[in-house]
Amino acid sequence: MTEFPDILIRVLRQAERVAALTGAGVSQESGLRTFRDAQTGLWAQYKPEDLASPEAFARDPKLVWDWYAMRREKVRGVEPNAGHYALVEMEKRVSQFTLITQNVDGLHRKAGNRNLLELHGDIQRVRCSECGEYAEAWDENGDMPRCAGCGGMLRPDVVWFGESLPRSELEAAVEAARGCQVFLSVGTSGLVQPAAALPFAARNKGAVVVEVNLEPTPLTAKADFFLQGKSGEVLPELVKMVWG
Ligand code: BV8
Ligand code: ZN
Repeated sequence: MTEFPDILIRVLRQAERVAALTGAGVSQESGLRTFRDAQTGLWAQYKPEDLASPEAFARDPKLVWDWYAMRREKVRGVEPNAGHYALVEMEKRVSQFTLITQNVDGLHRKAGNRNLLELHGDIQRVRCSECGEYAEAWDENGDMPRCAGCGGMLRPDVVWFGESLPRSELEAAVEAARGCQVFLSVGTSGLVQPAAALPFAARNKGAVVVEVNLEPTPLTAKADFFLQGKSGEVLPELVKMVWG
């Protein structure tokens, strides 16, 4: 059982505006590998950053397509965990709760969060790399799946390194970070920009910053509270202690 400082319980109980940023750590307990975890099998020889980029797609589109096809299969087979559901409960209890996620696995939406900002897209959505049209179905008969409309190569609807984040989601996330009274950063190594800047933006506007992670990150030294542990354990306990 994690011990929570009384002040943290009180601050959260009184808060009307809370924002939370999540990373791959929140989905780890659903059985999905985090970005930092070493890749295995066929993919062991690649670093994610070397596959999640327009350059990689230009160089070897089929390799990148197959990597995402494998990850989509994995995502299809997993369920949200207690950490996801604790964030759904938090949205019910706080009058203005904004969930900002870097994850592309769609598990927060599957768990039931409504006010959700997916900064890096959704791996289960596929779009044409030429005309941008979304594709619901495609034939994976070995070579590169193509757009029914224009014949362009299909790609996952995620934000690759070097690509801009969706403007409206990012603007809404910055607004939520700057306007909140409490900012939670959960299960993220805080290395990827511009998402990693959000907790600092909240702190600069006087928010109380709470970090939940297995280990310290570049944010930890600046956080008001560092709750070390698994998000799937810490978050449900925190929600129970604050809101009963
Ligand atoms: C942009 C979708 C610019 C794809 C992702 C130098 C060269 C090139 C670029 C840059 C550079 N320096 C900075 C940049 C910018 C770059 C960047 O930040 N690079 C980093 C690597 C240095 N950022 C970008 O390129 C962004 N775009 O800046 O555009 C621009 C500007 C104007 C005009 C045009 C362009 C785009 C970034 C988005 C990249 N796409 N995902 C895909 O998924 O395939 S990011 C990807 O990595 C994930 O989505 C995720 O966001 C990120 C990994 O981070 P985490 O989620 O934190 O996961 P990680 O594994 O790192 O950590 C897990 C954490 O959980 C750990 O701390 C662990 O301790 C903890 N944990 C584990 N288990 C648990 C747990 N905690 C609690 N409980 C547990 N059970
Ligand atoms: Zn097209």
